[in-house]
Amino acid sequence: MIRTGCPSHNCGGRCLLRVYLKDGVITRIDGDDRPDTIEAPQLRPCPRGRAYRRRQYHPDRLRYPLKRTGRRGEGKFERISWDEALDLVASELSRVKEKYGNSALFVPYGTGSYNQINGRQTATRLLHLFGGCLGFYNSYSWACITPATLTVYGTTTTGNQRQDWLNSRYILMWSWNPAEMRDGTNSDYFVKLARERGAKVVCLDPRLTPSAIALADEWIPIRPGTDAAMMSALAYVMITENLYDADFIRTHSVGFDETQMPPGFEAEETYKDYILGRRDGVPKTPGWAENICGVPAETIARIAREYATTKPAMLYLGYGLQRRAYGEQVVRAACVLAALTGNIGVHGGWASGLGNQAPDGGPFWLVFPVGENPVKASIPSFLWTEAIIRGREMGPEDGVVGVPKLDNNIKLLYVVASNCLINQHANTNRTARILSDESLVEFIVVHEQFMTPTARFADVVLPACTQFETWGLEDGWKYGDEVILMPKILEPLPETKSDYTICAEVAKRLGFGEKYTEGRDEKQWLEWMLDVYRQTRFPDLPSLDEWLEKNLGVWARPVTDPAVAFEDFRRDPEKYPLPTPSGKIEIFSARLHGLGKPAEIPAVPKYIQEWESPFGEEARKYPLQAIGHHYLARVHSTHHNNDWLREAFPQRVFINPVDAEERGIKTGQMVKVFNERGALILPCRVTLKIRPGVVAIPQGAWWEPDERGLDRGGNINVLTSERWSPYAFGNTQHTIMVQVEKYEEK
Ligand SMILES: Nc1nc2c(c(=O)[nH]1)N[C@H]1C(S)=C(S)[C@@H](COP(=O)(O)OP(=O)(O)OC[C@H]3O[C@@H](n4cnc5c(=O)[nH]c(N)nc54)[C@H](O)[C@@H]3O)O[C@H]1N2
Ligand SMILES: Nc1nc2c(c(=O)[nH]1)N[C@H]1C(S)=C(S)[C@@H](COP(=O)(O)OP(=O)(O)OC[C@H]3O[C@@H](n4cnc5c(=O)[nH]c(N)nc54)[C@H](O)[C@@H]3O)O[C@H]1N2
Ligand code: SF4
Ligand SMILES: [Mo]
Repeated sequence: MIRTGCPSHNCGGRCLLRVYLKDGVITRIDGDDRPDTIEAPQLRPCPRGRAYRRRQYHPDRLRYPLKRTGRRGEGKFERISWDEALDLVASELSRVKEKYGNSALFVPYGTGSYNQINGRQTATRLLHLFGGCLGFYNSYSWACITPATLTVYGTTTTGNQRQDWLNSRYILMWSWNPAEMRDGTNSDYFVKLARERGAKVVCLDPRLTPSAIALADEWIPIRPGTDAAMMSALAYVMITENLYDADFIRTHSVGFDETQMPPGFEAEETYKDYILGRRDGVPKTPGWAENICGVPAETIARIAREYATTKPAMLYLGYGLQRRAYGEQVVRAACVLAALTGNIGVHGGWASGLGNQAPDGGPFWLVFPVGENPVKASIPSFLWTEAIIRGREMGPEDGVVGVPKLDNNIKLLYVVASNCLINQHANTNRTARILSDESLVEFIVVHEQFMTPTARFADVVLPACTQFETWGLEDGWKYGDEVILMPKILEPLPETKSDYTICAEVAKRLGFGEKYTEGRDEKQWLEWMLDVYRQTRFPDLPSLDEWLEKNLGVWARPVTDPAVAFEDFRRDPEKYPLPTPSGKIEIFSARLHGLGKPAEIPAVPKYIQEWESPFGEEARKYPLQAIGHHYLARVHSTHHNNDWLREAFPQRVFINPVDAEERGIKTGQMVKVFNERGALILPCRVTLKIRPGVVAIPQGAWWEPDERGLDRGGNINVLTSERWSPYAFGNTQHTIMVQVEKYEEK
């Protein structure tokens, strides 16, 4: 039996597995068996970790390098040798660099491996040493919540350590589903403990999620995309009933009312003006909000009173509500509520926002050195298809930073541990059209373990080994004080290599092999990184030898005195100002005001109707909102082909009986879900666990277009839009309208 980290895909968790081996073959996988305490809880795996054998020994694992023979995307390949493959990759890198320059090279977003020594960072290091590549910033995960949180607090380290949740009396789980969507291993467990200690838990989600069922006292099925309206009405009740913490607001924030506007902005609309409707003539009453978000006015008023008077309280944001059209607004609106209720900087409270763990943002950073990028240009992570078709036209209005304008279109994609090229990016049919055009991107190399929809679009596919077949190291996801070792426990499948080894081989062919490896293999890098952790964060970290000898798996630092974010600032805001322009919580942002786009980027948080909405013209043709939630069965698209998980959690569209009946649809029948961007055919599940007017198709299923272009795999991105949010340039993949109808095979 060997203790190791669960292969570190981007699942939101970090867990310990006990792997049982017989004659070099995994016979069983079990969970953490270390002592379990609140200070250092066990890292208990989910069904995906437990079912990993089916992925590890899947017959479809890629076994040798492949070169495309048909049209790009057609899926025709021939087997080639490693030498030929690596020579080809190196020569294409050199050719494209020679012809266009380094800024035409790009390593797209991809989160398949968080093993420090594998995944996309190995390619980033390669291209940085090769003279650089177009960079990106921001993520598909937290595109709006990260920059929006920064506008309010100047930092994303806004979260108390989770042991402190036990001090909370009231928890609003807003679009947050930690019992299914892992958000740090054990987050659901800490909510459960808080509830056992008397906290009331309310879940606001259009779906009756596993979290609502397992953890909540009340479920509020809110209409998607309208949370900022309900939040505004909560503020209305708190203000008009004098339930808010006026002292805290006065001393710790700017922009709440006319008494505290930043200099030069005294005449601008304050937050209170907006809530009371002083300028737009629309008071944001519970009645007003009811018509938008579909939550009864009396429920809104009650939640406002509960949240304002039950102390301390937490309004915890998930990320589903910000992967949307105006995702920036809802995040800022929630931050303001945390301030209004005075829950910032106190035990059991919560400064709503991204919530990286206090005191220092937690672990969760990259130790493997990718080095400086000599190319200074960087784009928002979501806008890479734009940079393929019109890079040279892109400047600050498209979120380009580092240079006034891009000097290239993207011409070469180096893809590692990513299914974002096709499956996970928005508007799959559009992306497929762009990538099929070989005059746009001239070369695509993909490191993969399976022939994913993305790998199908590669010119060369290089077979990567799995996590069990190489060395690795990982730490927490937003939370946790653990370092997890992932020793090599299996021999790689013949002819597969780690991402690190592949990149090192390419570097050698490009003439800087030594510089790339610094003489280290994976295991030696791991020792090097343990040293870094030891010097910067965990002085007591054991040596690699001790770790292996004792079969430790994980090293944890118990949290006995949980940190509270903004404690100092709360005590003395003058001495410990926030890193915002005013040093205070910015309810009104002078910087956002300066962008001069008040309709889409207002200086105080507002509800704005989404561009695809049940209230718009588009609803006539496509009356249903569709959500692609993060599914228990998969890590995005990873585990799509895991038969155990698929049997337990089949891919279906979830629809309310009201909407199903109207369409004559019954559970198990095939339906067509479509809009102007595409159509998919999949079975449906009629259920009361979703509010009427909304359907859900779990994101991540592999795209499988039939000969007519209808997707048979159930990939919601066939329906999603490439349009980005106005301030963060973020993905808005949850904001879509669709129609559903019964489907019969012709
Ligand atoms: N099992 C599993 N866990 C995961 C992942 C996974 O693939 N599988 N992926 C991980 C990663 S990388 C990330 S970034 C996170 C993502 O975490 P999230 O972005 O939080 O996950 P989602 O499922 O998209 O959304 C959370 C909930 O929000 C609801 N929702 C959607 N739109 C709205 C809305 O407008 N208003 C409200 N109130 N609710 C809404 C959805 O129904 C869903 O239940 O999950 C992580 N955890
Ligand atoms: N509609 C919709 N789309 C979404 C989302 C949504 O909520 N709705 N969520 C978005 C979010 S938050 C995210 S983070 C992205 C995630 O999108 P991706 O980052 O593309 O994640 P995966 O789909 O898991 O794809 C990772 C790939 O890496 C491969 N892989 C695993 N381990 C290794 C390894 O060690 N080496 C190599 N070379 N390959 C490996 C896996 O086989 C898999 O194909 O999806 C985004 N897309
Ligand atoms: S939550 Fe993530 S790390 Fe934990 S067992 Fe599941 S897949 Fe593995
Ligand atoms: Mo994500």
